Amino acid sequence: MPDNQTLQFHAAAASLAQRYAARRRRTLALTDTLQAEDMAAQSMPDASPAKWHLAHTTWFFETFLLSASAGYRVYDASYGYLFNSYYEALGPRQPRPQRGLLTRPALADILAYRRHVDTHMQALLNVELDGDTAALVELGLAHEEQHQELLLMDLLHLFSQSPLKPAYDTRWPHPAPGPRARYLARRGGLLRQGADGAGFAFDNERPGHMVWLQGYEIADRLVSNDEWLAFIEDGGYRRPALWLADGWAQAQAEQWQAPLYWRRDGDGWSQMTLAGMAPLAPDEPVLHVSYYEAAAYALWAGARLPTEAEWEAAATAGMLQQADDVAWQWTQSAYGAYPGFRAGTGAVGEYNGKFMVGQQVLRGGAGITPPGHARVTYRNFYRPGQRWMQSGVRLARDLAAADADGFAADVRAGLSAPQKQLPPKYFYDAIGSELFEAICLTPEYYPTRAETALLRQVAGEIAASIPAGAALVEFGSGASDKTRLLLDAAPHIGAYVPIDISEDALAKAAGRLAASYPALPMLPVAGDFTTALPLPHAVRDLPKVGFFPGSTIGNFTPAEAVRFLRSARTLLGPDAVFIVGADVVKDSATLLAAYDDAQGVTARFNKNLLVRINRELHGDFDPATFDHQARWNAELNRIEMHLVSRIDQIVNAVGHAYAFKAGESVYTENSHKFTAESFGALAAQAGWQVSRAWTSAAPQFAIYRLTPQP
Ligand code: SAH
Ligand code: AVI
Repeated sequence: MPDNQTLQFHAAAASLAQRYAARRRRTLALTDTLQAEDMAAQSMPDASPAKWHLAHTTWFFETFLLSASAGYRVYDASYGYLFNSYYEALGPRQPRPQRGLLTRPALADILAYRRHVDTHMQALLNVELDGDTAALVELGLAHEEQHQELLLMDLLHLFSQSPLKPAYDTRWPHPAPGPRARYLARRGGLLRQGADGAGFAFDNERPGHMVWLQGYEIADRLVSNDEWLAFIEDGGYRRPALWLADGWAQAQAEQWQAPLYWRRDGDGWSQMTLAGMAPLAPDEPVLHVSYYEAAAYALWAGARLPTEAEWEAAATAGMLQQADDVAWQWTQSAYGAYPGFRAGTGAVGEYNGKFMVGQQVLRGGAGITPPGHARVTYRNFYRPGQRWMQSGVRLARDLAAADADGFAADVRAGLSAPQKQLPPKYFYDAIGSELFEAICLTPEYYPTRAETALLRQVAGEIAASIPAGAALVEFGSGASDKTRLLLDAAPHIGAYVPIDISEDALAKAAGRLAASYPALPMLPVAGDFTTALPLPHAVRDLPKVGFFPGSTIGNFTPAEAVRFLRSARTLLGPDAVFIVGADVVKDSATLLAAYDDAQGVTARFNKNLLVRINRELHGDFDPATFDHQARWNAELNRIEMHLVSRIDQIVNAVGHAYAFKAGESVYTENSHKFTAESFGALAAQAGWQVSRAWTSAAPQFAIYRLTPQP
């Protein structure tokens, strides 16, 4: 009976032998769709004939493993010259640009060579291997996979040169289309980069070492074809200011006007792919661009390429989509040795180290990369002008540039303040808008029901003051449910302009309303109504009725409310009518219940802000460690909503770390309540007068009709 150790050893050896056989079979299978003629041609100096790849990978195992084993006789002494790629220590070789001249040995001879070497390799793999030999076999397997990818790159280039544009395989998949990229922020700091540990990695990925990163933003997806088209249409290939000098020189010399495989096709573009020529799909990622083009694009887009350390940190954190299954991604890092790198001794030491100058690192993996080949530490590298590898573009930005951007900047500033706070307008992503609608259905949240009932009563009166053909401009329209009461009472309204920061809520509401009011021109505006949003051109000359229901005005501070009311007066014009709903001061029990409902919907709405920060700004909030809290401030007549940390903790978001003490809160919303006097005073400060006011039965809610002060 073999002991346990022997059993394990046989299992491991068998598995290496099986992996060897599978790897070698896959290489051959990749040539199934090819004719012998396809496999002999070389389309450019960088590419090799398929036949050469089959022979060279075989030569690799023969040279580095079999030649050293006792009793092995080299298959054919001339093959060392023919199929050595670049190993100086192993002697002279066929010049790379002339590999296409090797019509002999014939394909059949090379297939026989593969079988011969495979037989001997299986014998070698079936006896005990020392660690160095096993490592060389692993290198040979990884090398075989690299050539599987090269084979496909080289075939695509070859077929792209053919006037017939043959398909390598008509079933070859296109990369999946998807949404546009968004930037995700990541904090800076000291991080470990590169490969540690025992699993296979190339020498150039080692050793693991510490790097310092500034906070940065990185795109979650790759640049798409339609984004690249915009670059072309904006003169991207004609503006030297966007280009590195060497890149501009090469682009001129080679007359680049688009990615390598794009062809003009009437008014549009087609693209050569492994599945043949295909119309360019706008929402697929751009492929086959050089580093020079990628860098020019990034500059044009107000961004830059990520460094390889930034890429690796983001990939390790799970921030990247299309990380390793679409295209290798250019980084702005020059390919060089990691601190502590030493090339191996002997010929195999030439594998990676001697190329460490004049090339750029690409990270990730491509659609043509064998599954499981790449790793998060994997460093691919090419010269900056090369384009035939399946390369794509992922953008990055310095966090300082990202600061100018609304949400990130507001979160950074808000969480850095002594009383941490976040603006309530960020509640309303798609989920937040749905949660708000759910709040309106809770038994405790009376404002929606009270205002709707009141509006139903007074809509006729309001309608009477709306001029014929007027445009109804609604601020924070949300689901646009209350709007229907006005539209029904005032069929003479000429156009509807819903304004909302929540694109999802706006799109859904506009769709539903269009179905109910097919004759009404609908002109939705997605945006922040506290900024100077222009109204659609079509309504500029119409009389305007403003509509601001829901007591959303109560979510402003008084100063913000005055500023908003002033700008609304300008926007709506001198003859405007402005209908504003505002909640009324009442007993604190009713108020507190409305903002802390028993089902916890308001708590979910509040905590969704943290979920949104996690998703969009790469935060790591654990919403379960925060409690929703509503407080009534009797002095200032407002409900204050907070998220209170249950524990001492450090949370990361937007590239920064924020410390919370247990009991410390983020202040997320004010909801001011008004009396007729306090509301009138607010309106007056902004140049409006209350020309009519209606108040509902308890729990009270008020609707005001404002007109410009004379
Ligand atoms: N008017 C509806 C919805 C009120 S909820 C009602 O009365 O029921 C508040 C709405 O205002 C949400 O749809 C939210 O997305 C929108 N909103 C909040 N702040 C905004 C801002 N600064 N700019 C534009 N819309 C905003
Ligand atoms: C939109 N706004 C008027 C609501 C309010 O009542 O202040 C938002 C809300 N917050 C908690 N519940 C509802």
